[in-house]
Amino acid sequence: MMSRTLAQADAEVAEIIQNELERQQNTLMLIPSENYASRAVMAAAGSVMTNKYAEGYPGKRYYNGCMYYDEIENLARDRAKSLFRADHANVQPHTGTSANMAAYYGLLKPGDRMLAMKIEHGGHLSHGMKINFSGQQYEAHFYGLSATSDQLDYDEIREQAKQVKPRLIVAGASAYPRAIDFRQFKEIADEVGAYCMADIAHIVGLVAAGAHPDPVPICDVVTSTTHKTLRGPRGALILCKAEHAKKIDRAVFPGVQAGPLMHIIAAKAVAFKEAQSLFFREYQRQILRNAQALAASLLEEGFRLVTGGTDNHLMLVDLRNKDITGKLAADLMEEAGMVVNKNLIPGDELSPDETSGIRPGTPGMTTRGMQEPEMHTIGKLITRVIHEGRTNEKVLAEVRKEVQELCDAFPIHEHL
Ligand code: DSN
Repeated sequence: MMSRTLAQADAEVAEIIQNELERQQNTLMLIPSENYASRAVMAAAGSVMTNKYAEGYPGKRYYNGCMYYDEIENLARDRAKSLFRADHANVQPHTGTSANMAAYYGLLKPGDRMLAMKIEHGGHLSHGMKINFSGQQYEAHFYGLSATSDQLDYDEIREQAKQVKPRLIVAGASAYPRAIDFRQFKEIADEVGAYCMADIAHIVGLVAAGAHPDPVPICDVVTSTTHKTLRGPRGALILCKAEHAKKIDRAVFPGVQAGPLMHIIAAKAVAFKEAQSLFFREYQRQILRNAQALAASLLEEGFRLVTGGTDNHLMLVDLRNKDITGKLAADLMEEAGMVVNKNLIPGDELSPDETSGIRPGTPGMTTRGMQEPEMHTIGKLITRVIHEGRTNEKVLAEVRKEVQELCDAFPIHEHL
């Protein structure tokens, strides 16, 4: 029984996974927080390392038999430290939100004030929303984007920080298309006696490759996911200054997590090695060039982009002048084979279920090898779907065909 293949042991699950493989191969994935992990990353994530409890840290485990788990976690930590030039790395957090939870838990007391970006301006659930632990455990206050530029206004944030007097300021976003000036955030935090935490879940690959300002030498703590622009397994990590290392490690274990996912830590180690290559640096630069090309293609078609463009891997398309909701646009695009997510935009009057925007990004298409000409084509395909897809099913079918041609020309997961 133990040696049967998945297909032999469980045909139902095997079929669903096969269908998902084909969905990934035959659609254009434009969600900026997703990517295609390499064969090596997936091999480590699907390895025998899933079989062991390793509560604790290398050299101090609560279970016997952890020699290879110590080796793999040390390797992952060392690679993360070297990749990001960080004093300390904790590679155990299961997700971006659990990394944030541990960072807050390590630095704050319940009821402490924190200051972070509003979710409707691009922040994140775990940055103090009332429906999330972070908004219930801590007194969260929010800064937004400037009403005139839709960008971060550091003078406004400074004024707000002086009034709120937070214990911690979060610099970071899940839907902000512009570069973040971490130095300004740190200066503001220092002025009001707050910790400065950067959440670089989205831009982490760009940061690793030197293609976005780097918070690691500046901020007290930096949290990140590992599966977005970094292209590793689904998971997270925390980087911090040496002075916070003990507090952060204790906060992750035993504070908010018990047994680490050692197979995922093995896969993170692989991803950190991949991210050190010249090829990865060039990949990140191509993500940026592709985002510029996609943005230009959409602007040519009269789409309004929040902030007018992008400095990173994503853009926020304001659909209000196209008389279509984000939900309908994303649903029509999916029918045509392009997968994107609906997203709130600053000043949105619609609910998070409907939204007035979509948030396309280029990490996935860049992994497939696409470049500026393909981004231009994708911009035109998006335009056709949004302009004509509601009333003309033939258009959706025609776009679907062109999408398939792109997928065939830029295959993914060919080894599977
Ligand atoms: N799911 C992440 C994103 O798409 O940005 C946020 O949790």
